[in-house]
Amino acid sequence: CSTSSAESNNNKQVPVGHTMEKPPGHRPLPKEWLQVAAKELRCSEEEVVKKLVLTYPEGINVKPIYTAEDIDWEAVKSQLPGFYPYTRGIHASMYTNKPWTIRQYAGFSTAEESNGFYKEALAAGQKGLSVAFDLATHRGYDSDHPRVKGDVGMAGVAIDTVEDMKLLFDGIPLDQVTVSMTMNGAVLPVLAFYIVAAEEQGVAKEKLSGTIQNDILKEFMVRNTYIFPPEPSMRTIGDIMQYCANNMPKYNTISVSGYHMQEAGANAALELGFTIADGIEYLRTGIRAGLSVDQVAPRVSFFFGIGMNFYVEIAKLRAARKLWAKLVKEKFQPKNPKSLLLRTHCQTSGYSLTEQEPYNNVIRTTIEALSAVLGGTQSLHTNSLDEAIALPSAFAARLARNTQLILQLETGIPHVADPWGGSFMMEALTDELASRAEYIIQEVEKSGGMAKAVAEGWPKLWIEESAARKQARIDSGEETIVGVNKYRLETSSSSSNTDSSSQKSEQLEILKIDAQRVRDSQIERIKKVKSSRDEEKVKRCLMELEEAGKDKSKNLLEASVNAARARCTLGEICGALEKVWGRHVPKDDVVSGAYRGSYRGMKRDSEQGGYDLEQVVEHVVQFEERFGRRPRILVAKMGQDGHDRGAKVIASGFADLGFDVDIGPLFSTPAEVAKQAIEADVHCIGVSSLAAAHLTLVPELMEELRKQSAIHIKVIVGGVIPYTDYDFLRNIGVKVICGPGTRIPDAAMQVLKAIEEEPTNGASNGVEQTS
Ligand code: MLC
Ligand code: 5AD
Repeated sequence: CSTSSAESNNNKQVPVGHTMEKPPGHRPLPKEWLQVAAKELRCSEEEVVKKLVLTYPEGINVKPIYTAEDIDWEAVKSQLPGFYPYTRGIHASMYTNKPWTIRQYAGFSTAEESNGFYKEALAAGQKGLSVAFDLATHRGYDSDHPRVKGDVGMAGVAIDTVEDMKLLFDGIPLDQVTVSMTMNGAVLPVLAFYIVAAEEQGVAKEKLSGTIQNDILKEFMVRNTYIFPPEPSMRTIGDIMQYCANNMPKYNTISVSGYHMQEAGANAALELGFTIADGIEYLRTGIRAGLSVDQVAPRVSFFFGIGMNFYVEIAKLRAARKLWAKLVKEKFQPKNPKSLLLRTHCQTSGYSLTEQEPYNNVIRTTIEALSAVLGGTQSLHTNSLDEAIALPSAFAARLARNTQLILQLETGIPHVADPWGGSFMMEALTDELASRAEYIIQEVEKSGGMAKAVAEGWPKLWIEESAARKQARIDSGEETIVGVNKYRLETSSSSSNTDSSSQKSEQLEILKIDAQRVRDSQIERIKKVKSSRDEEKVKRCLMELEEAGKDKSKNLLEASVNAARARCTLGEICGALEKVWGRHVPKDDVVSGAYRGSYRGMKRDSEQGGYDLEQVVEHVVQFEERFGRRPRILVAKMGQDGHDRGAKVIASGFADLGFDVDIGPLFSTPAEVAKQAIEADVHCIGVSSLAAAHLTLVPELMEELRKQSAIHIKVIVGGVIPYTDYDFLRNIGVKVICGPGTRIPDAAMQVLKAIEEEPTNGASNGVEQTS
């Protein structure tokens, strides 16, 4: 945890240079075109350039027209899909022969319920499975652990033992259906449970061909569901690659993920650069584990996020393939051409979806899916329209799946491979993005590779800076989100009063999970497994795991598979390794200046509503004059929810507005948050919740504040909060609720007003004491 005021933030500046502020020059627009355009626009040719050449956050100048002059036509004209450098696709025939895999990511509550959902999805046209685990599982805790009270079964399915895994795939032939498992921290027990579940289903390891995410670097950077420190985590990946090379040759040992970087705020160049750099680091990890590049690379798979910038997202996938093929060839000289292929899954962007007017999300997702497909993805998840509110309801999940079925079966889009190939614009954009990303990769390589860069922490800060800039563009109206900062419905919350949720979302059916019921049933099942297993064998297996943790010549996955067979629980397996390795404790820094620096001082019109940045800054100054100190907020994350984009953006945005900001450590308990808030004498706690645990954790926090006579500290809740929970939260004393789409200046003003209010019970309050 680190305390960071506006001033102390100033020495935590992101290293200069990376933003490459000055975009590379672009080839001039054709003279004759400029003359005609100037007439159309009724301005000078210079003004045409100023107005129509746009600079994207990636630092690319996008021009209103492209011509053959913008590309290397000789090189472009001979390129074919299925040929090096695979810009046009990894297969010669692409979807004309076989469409991409419709692979919807899903998981909730118990294994039985998720199993039922998977079977229905497969019957309704889905082709592959993709398992979402709950946060307790991600972080290596059994469902009966006191730290995970609010998290069991909430954001995914709870898996404690191999018995849960068997139920999860009951009646699903694992030699026929490929399964992707999004697991990183607790990768050893989860992969071991899967292997043993298949074994007991009668499917030999050699036949398993799915994917495990197993990408720990991006966990340290953005997703935050790590368990162990970086070094043993990287060793684990090497051991998994080695085990799979020997036993599961068709299994994808890693899904190198840019998706979460984009969700955390990375622009396309950062996402692309850091993801490819991660991929290179993982190839080295496999080679260090004793494998050849041709044993590792063909089983490395990728995963990108697809947002709303239509052309850029298509270009990103084309550039990704080209860069990977080139860099793997240069750096590793593989013999097998399959080592050069960047195979990828894509998911449409959750961040781009809104709580306001949620049906607009169907349109956004369709457009993003189109980018993924035109970019040549191998597999795709399309998000559900209720993304910004809850996990998908059955209706929303069906619509999301049907989006892909319609693209595959009704549009004719799969009939041509790489239809954008040869487009002047697309080829130029592909090259520019590739060169931007390559610059980033070189920076990473200069600093000693991605593992080292991640340990130093700078890639995370670059992404956080990019997120703060994006938020500022949205808050100032420079970037439009229909229904949120433009054409907002009267009935939706007005931007100055975000505390009334969108009325329109009331029509949506919202998936509710009964946390208590799920937890109780998991606890029962753990008891049952523990009562019928051979305890001696369990002890021996856990001892052997500890040994393997210490002795690098032993294979960790092999030891985990033995432990899984003996019915050791996920918590026990992780616990044995934790004894040797400890748990990773993150460092936290807040970016400063990016929000304010990118907030264009646009005048807000009456339609946009809300407060302008300067109004809030002024109010903060008055606050300080009146009360003798700045408003002070603790931005807190409770439970196992590591999604911290919102928390980081709020922290750096509020600091830029003049607040003193404390950031609490991830994974805090309510008691720990209350203690930190009291010790730091903050005026308010801003709880950020994205994983549905707020109904358990916020009441506990209120109770802790009451117990410690600190109810003068105001509590604000932000994040993914279904409107149906608003009354409950208000009734227990939450002062402000900021749903998705809340502008930072508006949130800040509401917080200021809440802390200027009379303290609830006359208890001492920082405001009172100093006034
Ligand atoms: C495909 N094939 C073709 C072909 N197209 N053969 C001939 N001609 C063509 N045109 C063949 C392939 O070579 C392969 O055969 C087989 O068809 C299957 O195709 P694939 O392309 O390998 O697809 P798939 O099996 O779906 O694998 C896609 C993948 C994989 C490689 C990207 O890693 C994957 O499924 N990833 C999914 C990751 C995921 O779902 N992640 C969710 C994260 S959610 P062969 O014989 O070569 O095998 C998340 C959110 C969170 O992370 O919580 O944070
Ligand atoms: N089921 C379906 N989709 C999920 N997502 C996260 N958890 C689940 C789940 N249990 C999706 C959301 C989110 C992204 C990380 O994955 O779209 O934005």
